[in-house]
Amino acid sequence: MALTSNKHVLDWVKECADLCRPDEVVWLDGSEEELAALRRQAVEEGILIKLNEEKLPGCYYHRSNPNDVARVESRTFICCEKQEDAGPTNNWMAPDEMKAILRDIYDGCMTGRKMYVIPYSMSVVGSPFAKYGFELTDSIYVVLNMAIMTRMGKDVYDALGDSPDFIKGLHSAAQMDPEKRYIVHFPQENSIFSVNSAYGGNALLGKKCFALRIASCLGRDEGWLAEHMLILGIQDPQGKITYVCAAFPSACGKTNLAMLIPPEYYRKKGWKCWTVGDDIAWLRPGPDGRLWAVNPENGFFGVAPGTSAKSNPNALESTRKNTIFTNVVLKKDGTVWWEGMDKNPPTDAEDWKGNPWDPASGVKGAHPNSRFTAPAKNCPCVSPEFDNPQGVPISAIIFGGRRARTVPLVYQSKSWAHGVFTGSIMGSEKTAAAEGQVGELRRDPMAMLPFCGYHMADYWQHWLDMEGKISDPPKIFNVNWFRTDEKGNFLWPGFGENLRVLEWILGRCKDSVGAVETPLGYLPRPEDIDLTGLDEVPADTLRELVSVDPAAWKGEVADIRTHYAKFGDKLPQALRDCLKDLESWVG
Ligand code: GTP
Ligand code: SPV
Ligand code: MN
Repeated sequence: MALTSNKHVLDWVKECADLCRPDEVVWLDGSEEELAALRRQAVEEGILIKLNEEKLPGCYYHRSNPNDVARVESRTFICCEKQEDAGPTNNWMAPDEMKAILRDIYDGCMTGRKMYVIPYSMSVVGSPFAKYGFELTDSIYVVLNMAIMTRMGKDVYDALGDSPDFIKGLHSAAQMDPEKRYIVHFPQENSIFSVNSAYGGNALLGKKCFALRIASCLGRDEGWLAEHMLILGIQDPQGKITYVCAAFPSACGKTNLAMLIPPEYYRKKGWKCWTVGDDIAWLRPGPDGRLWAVNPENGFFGVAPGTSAKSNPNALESTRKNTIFTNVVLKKDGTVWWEGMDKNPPTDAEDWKGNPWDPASGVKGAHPNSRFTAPAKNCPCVSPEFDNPQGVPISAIIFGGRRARTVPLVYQSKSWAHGVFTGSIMGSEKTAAAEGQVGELRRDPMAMLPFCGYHMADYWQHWLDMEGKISDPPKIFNVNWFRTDEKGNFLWPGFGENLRVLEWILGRCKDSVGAVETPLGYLPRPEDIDLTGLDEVPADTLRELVSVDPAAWKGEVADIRTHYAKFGDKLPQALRDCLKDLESWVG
């Protein structure tokens, strides 16, 4: 029975049901009984495997279709009226043309299945940031993931009332046909259509589709920002907590930085970090002239490989109960394993495809983009402000990517506009989080290349315009934890040690620490980064990490020029000017 009398919701659910023709429409209320019944059903149907209740209470294991293990950017579309508004970085098709294609694929696709209506809120229900959505899906896996990742439940029906102001999402796993896989956004109608995938960012529509692609359009129209950013609170020895946001491309360290544990030397002095978000931030100007951020999500859809008691104990601890593991190694005792968890791979386990796995075979047991879906509340360092409907005030915005060469450990932009430039030229070596060649360098402005729902140059202009709405803007920085030597070894130890860089960033925010000015921005002098207790980084290495070489930047600048050329006349003049400065530096 429908759980709402909202005519707009009822009409739209009927329209989708008429198209997909499910045997039944199930209106979900998000109650624990309802979810427990769905988990039981998923286990009966083989969608989930119940894990060891003693060791991993409330946890389940899932294998995706092997053809469906990451986001599919090549099949992701922004269907606004005019192609020009989607810009050169998005796939586009005319809305009517796309609708005709989708209609054929969705036609009767839920026959023999149920259609679940998921009411959900991105950010705390009733908060000034909150936006509501409904996802209609035939996948119980999607329902159970959305129950972790969003605020899902019947209070969304109440909060929405009779309003038409909600985001529509229609998802079907359909036949899992990769040739007919589409992730489509109609920003002018606030609607999302996803079909033939059941994986993460393709299918959990509250996440990348709504909270980034659609929300970026809403942010442009309403004067705020929807970003692919973590939110971290850093508590200093005086007890003051400073909040920063950081945008790194997929699988480039957001979850890790968001859950940072200070090195021993810092811990002893009284430093502590608090997680507000690990993937998405919505940022709005506050009445005090600062930028305030919330994490619109309620859980972590984190990369499993590399997560260990050493690299990220907080993430590992977050997955010890009520978590869904996807595409990791399944052990005989009903627990899980993945590459980089520890040095003891199980010898009698099944790999992510369900085959008996021999760790000596050289074949990976977990898919490189295997993930855990864990409730944020599980995280030992979840911020007390996590549910604050007003969000937290942001002092610094940090951009960064995976760069083996050229880009220094950290630098500070000279102004807001120069910071927008810094974000716009971000590059990163590709990871397994999306299809394509791992390791290949691509420009990923603000880590939003796959997630900006409109023309990237208009998005940069929107960023530039935001300065006028905030009298006390965050300072903007760029970091690179991924510099390597000729042998491919990381020059910087990363993870907890990144706090040493964050301390410099906080110092710059309150003008208490030095820097040298370069054409790229302000760089720390080696003595500005505290290396106490970190013997593994020799002075020479640090000097190399915090220096810039115009000769090395010459190639970089040429590549940025090519990157910018894609945007033609729409490229904001302020960014053109910043590039010109770099050009005259490298000669
Ligand atoms: P999405 O969820 O895909 O948006 O990614 P994310 O940015 O949250 O990525 P995550 O934190 O899960 O990082 C994934 C990979 O980056 C793992 O392989 C980590 O081991 C590696 N990583 C994270 N932080 C560091 C670091 O400081 N140094 C190095 N060398 N590797 C890191
Ligand atoms: C990413 O790829 O940036 C992710 C995972 O955070 S997904 O939700 O699949 O997009
Ligand atoms: Mn992400």
